[in-house]
Amino acid sequence: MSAGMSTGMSTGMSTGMSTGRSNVIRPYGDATGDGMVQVSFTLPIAHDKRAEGAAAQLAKKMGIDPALVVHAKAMGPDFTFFVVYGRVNHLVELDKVQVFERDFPLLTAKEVNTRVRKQLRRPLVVVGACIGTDAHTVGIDAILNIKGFAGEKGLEYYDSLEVHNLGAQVSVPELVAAAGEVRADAVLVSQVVTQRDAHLHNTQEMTAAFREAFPRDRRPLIVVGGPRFDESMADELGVDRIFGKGTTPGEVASYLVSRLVKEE
Ligand code: B12
Repeated sequence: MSAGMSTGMSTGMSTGMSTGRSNVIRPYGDATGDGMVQVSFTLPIAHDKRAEGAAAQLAKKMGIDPALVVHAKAMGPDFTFFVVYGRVNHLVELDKVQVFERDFPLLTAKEVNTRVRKQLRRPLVVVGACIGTDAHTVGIDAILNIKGFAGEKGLEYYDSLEVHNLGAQVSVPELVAAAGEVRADAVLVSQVVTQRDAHLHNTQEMTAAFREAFPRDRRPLIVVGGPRFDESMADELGVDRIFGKGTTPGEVASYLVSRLVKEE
């Protein structure tokens, strides 16, 4: 189990646990602890010797020394992509690592269905979509579609959940209207494109619209997900929860039950 990971319940941000082994580590390249790392980046400059020198200079300023430009490839006439391999002297202090941990218990599909049927006594209604111009539906489909993800069935598989998957490029007004129409208990939104912070702006616009359209006690639970979200930003974005890369449907179903269905 890696530092900070947990199989049970815990709350929010936490720091890594001591394992009894060294709490200080360095990157591994050719030999343990040699500090070697590999980074890649693109510079707005045509590919020639000077460009490679520019890449080495940037890497040194980033603390990579010695810095070897091991790969350089022209990306059109005016850009070059680089891979740099070299040594950093920084240490990783495992006891100071901060991670965002799951703060609800993981339930099986059967447990989810039983809890919803017994306590809610009606289907729990979920509306999902990709909003804005984002057409990356694979992530939200992984959570919602019956075929699921990582060996787990999606939310459509759960008898106790009523799933409305609106698909790609749904506008915020459309999403708000759909959530009202089906009396959604939870709205699940996916944002994959992060260019110019589109995922953050779109999410903030969406949460503002929900706050305006619904009284506080009738507003659906708002969940966003995508591979490049910082899971600790929920308050800043006005959402109830953020799920990042590798999320499984079971985690989402368990979260919904923990927030929307009373304990027995
Ligand atoms: C497939 C793909 C496409 C397909 C999308 C098809 C489809 N129907 O989804 C197509 C070809 C259409 C496409 C188009 C574009 N793409 Co594209 N695409 C990808 C690619 C290769 C894979 C994404 C994917 O499917 N991942 C698999 C899923 C399962 O993972 P996931 O999305 O992370 O979802 C998981 C979690 O994040 C989480 N999750 C996600 N959403 C949600 C929501 C909730 C509520 C919850 C709880 C959890 C959750 O759960 C999921 C399961 O664990 C990525 C690169 C990559 N390797 O990631 C680029 C990538 C996302 N695309 C990119 C770009 C730039 C584009 C285009 C702009 C390209 C162009 N110039 O036209 C267009 C934009 C189209 C648009 N309008 O959105 C960039 C985004 C860069 C950035 N900084 O934003 C990427 C990263 C590629 C890159 N390295 O440049 N793309």
